[in-house]
Formats: sequence, C-alpha cells, structure tokens
Amino acid sequence: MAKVPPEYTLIIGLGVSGQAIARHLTRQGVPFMVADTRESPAGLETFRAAYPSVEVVCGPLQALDMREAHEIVVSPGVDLRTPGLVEYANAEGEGPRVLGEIALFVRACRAPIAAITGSNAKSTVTTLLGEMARETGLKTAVGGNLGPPALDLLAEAPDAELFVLELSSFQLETTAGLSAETAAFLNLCEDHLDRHGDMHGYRATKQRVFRGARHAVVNADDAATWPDTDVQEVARFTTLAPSGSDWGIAEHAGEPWLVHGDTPLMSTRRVRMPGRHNHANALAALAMGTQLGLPLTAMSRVLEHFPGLPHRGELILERDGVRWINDSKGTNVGATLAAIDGVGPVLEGRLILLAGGDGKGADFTPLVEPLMRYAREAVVFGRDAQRLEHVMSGRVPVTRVADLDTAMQRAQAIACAGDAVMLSPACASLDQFPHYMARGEAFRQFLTQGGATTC
Ligand code: UMA
Ligand code: ADP
Repeated sequence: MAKVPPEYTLIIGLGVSGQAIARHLTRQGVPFMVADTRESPAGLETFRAAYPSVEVVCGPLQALDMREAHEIVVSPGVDLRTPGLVEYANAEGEGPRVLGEIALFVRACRAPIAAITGSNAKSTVTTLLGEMARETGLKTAVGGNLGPPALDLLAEAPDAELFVLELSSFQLETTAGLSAETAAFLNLCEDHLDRHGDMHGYRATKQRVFRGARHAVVNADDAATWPDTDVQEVARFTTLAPSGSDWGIAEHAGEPWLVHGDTPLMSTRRVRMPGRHNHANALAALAMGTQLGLPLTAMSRVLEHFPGLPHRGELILERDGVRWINDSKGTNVGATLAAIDGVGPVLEGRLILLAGGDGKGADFTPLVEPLMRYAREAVVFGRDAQRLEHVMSGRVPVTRVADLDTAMQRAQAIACAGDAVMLSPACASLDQFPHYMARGEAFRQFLTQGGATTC
C-alpha cells in the first residue's frame, strides 16, 4: 500500500486547483505528494514532467495510507464522502486535518478579501466588483472559482491591495474561516444537491462565507442568504423599492433608478448590462464596493461600460428583427428563471426559449408559469428533454428535439421580427458538450456561420 510520508502534505485532485496547490506548496517549501481518484487524470504527464520528484498516486483513495500526512488538501471537485477520505474528513481532532485551497489562501493572504457566493450571478458580481475596485486605482486581484485559482493570485499579484474571490459551495465546504472584509451571498436555488445532500446542507455550506466577515451583502428577497451568524454590518439588496437603507430600484424622475435607501444613484437605463437580474447584480456590487470604501462615481462609470460576461445573457446578433441571446451559463432552474424575467417583460410573449441538457435531477416546474406569460415556444433538447416537455405540455407550446443544432433550426423556422431566441438551458451541458462555454460557442457559430434567417 502506498503511504504518505510523515510530515508530507497530501493534495487530492490533479485539476486546475490541485496544480495551483502544488505551486503554492512548492513556493512555501512544504513537501507534498498527490493523489487523484481517476486512473489517468488529464494533465498527469505534464505534472510529472514539471515535478519529477513528486509521487502521484492514481485510483481509489483506499489504496493510500494517509494517516501520517501533515494535512490533506482537497480539490473542490472531490466529494468529502469519497471512500478513503471520508474517515479523515469526519475525524474530529484526530489525524491529519482536511482542508481546501481557499483555507491555504486565507492562511497566506495579507490583504482584505471580498468574497462572493450564491447559486447564480457569482461571476458577474465578482467581475463587476473587481472592475470597480480597479477603476478607483486599487491594486486588485480577481479569481477563485472563475479565472485564476485563488492561490495563483498570491504569486501573480503579490502587492494586491484587495482580493475579489468567487467562491463555490465546493470551495467553501473545505474552508473553516474566511474573515472577509465583505462577504456576499447572492441567492440560493436548487443546484449541486448530488454533493450537498439537500437544500439545508447546500445552504449551510454557502453560509460559511460569513465566517469572521466584517461586512455582509445579502438578498433582501431571499431569506436563505441572510447570515446565521453575527456580522457587524449587513447590507441588503432587492429589485423592488427598498425599505430602510437597503439597495433597490425605485421610480425617480419618471423612470426606474438604482437607489440606496432614499438616495437615487443612477437610472437603470444607464446600466449597460441588460435585464432586471443584472440590476440586482449591479446593486450587490455597489453595496460591496461601498463597504470597501469605493467612491460611487467610479463604480457608476463601470456600470455604464461593463457589457456583462460572455454566455450570460449575451446578445450575439440581431437579424431580421430577431434577437439571439446566449445564456448558456444558465445551468440551473433559478438562473433560467432570472434570465427569462430579465428579457420577458419587454417581449410581450415573443420569447423562444431553448432549454435542456443534464438537469441534475432538478424540478423544472417553476419554469412553467413565467413561460406561460412570456414564451411563444420552448424548444427542448438533450438528456432531460422529455422531463422538460412533460412539465410544460398542455401549458406552454413545446417542441422536443435531439440536440442544440436541431433546436436552433426549429427556432429559426418559427422566429419572426420582434421575437427573441434565448439559449438558457436550466441544465448542465455535460451530456452533449465538454462545458457550458462550448455549448454557447455552438450557439454563436450556428448564427455566425450561415444559420438564422427568419420568416
Ligand atoms: N475529480 C475526480 N477525482 C479527483 C479529482 C477530481 O474524479 O481526484 C473530478 C471531479 O469530480 C470533477 C473534475 O474531476 O468532475 C474536476 O474537479 P477538480 O476539483 O479537479 O476541478 P479543478 O480543475 O481543480 O477546478 C476547480 C473548480 N472545479 C470544480 O469545482 C468542479 C473550478 O470551477 C475552479 O475554477 C478551479 O477549481 C479553480 O479554483 C469550475 C466549476 O465548474 C469553473 N465550478 C463549479 C460551478 O461553478 O458550478 C462549482
Ligand atoms: P455563477 O458564477 O454563479 O454561475 P454568472 O454570473 O456566471 O453566475 O451567471 C450565471 C447565470 O445566472 C446567468 O447566465 C443567468 O442565467 C443567471 N443570473 C444572472 N444574474 C442572476 C441573478 N441576479 N439571479 C439569478 N440568476 C442570475
């Protein structure tokens, strides 16, 4: 049986995170070895070439004796219930400590942290806040679940004055304390239940973002995001008229404005990212930025110019009066609901929604009511097409096809001037694509390589 030598740290997982952990431990002079539950993980040969003296053990973790390891650092994609690891993850105070990349980051980080979690909108708010901080001249490093892994930021930006981190529930699960200057929990909807068991477990993991935080930003309309623990100052955002000193949207000078309590900040018309859900994202970033002391003028400038991220409500083209929107990152029901709500009200029943893929066992019923209001048709495809069709049938016009390409052909056949065709699948892409980006790229290529002429 292979054995982790005494005082060696064990890294589990040889993905993006695991490799960043290896670089970090090397910089710190900490001896380590690596395990991956897969027989031949991608990147194994490259890793072995870069670290010829580091032992890598592949396959079931039970084949590795970890008892004498100094610490076990687990990659986010690795379930703590994995046989061979679960014994250590559950052991209280005995044997090696089990922790994750973010816990190592917190240990080494010397600048304030702004942490963002939630089921949806993390990447958008993280990027926005990072841009806002940079606009004010603050040396800002942005990463985590999106972009560079957190530990790489420490080396890439050793003089950073602020770290803005997107954190997934997988990363928070192995982070005992974060002590963020500001921590946001944006929203909670069904996702990743295969890993967290139920909504209670999923929410509890996300709540870890508040541990030791000085300030918090939460969603006034989603009580699940409110901190269970004491946080000095909690700011709340809503897409409705705010109460008290909340951040929200209210009528001012005859049009909707972003407001902070009674103070109007800017007209929503001036926010470049489209849709009500993006106004919520703008408010969350403004609230966090204010807690960090960023001036409003600089933050507003960013909101005027930031177009949003690719694959998130991205307008690919408008041809013959039809708008084609790529929201491939809408990978769960909550995201797709927000995306429909973002475009629906101005469309007056002229939305053609393309949805489907791997629904991760989620209940699609919440999609029905907004689709009845806003959609001309839903075109469903992929592994869970039949489940989608089943919940919609008789209530929303629905066509089931095999794949995205066929779905786009169907949309192309029925779309007329004034319609919007939106890919917001409410599902992961992994049944038919390597990732959501490839799915969004397929949508774009169909349009830019000859498809999409309309009736
Ligand atoms: N895996 C094994 N055995 C192992 C190690 C990994 O089977 O021993 C599998 C995992 O189950 C998973 C895949 O390999 O299917 C990748 O897991 P990983 O932990 O090696 O992933 P990394 O490449 O290290 O990337 C991770 C995050 N991935 C996940 O949490 C699944 C990346 O987020 C993140 O950018 C990166 O660390 C840097 O911090 C991606 C993601 O999909 C974008 N995140 C999920 C999401 O946003 O929904 C949470
Ligand atoms: P994450 O990093 O949490 O996945 P993103 O910013 O990448 O979040 O957005 C993912 C998807 O979430 C978008 O494509 C959109 O469908 C949806 N979304 C965006 N903003 C919101 C919001 N405020 N509330 C709910 N869903 C949202």
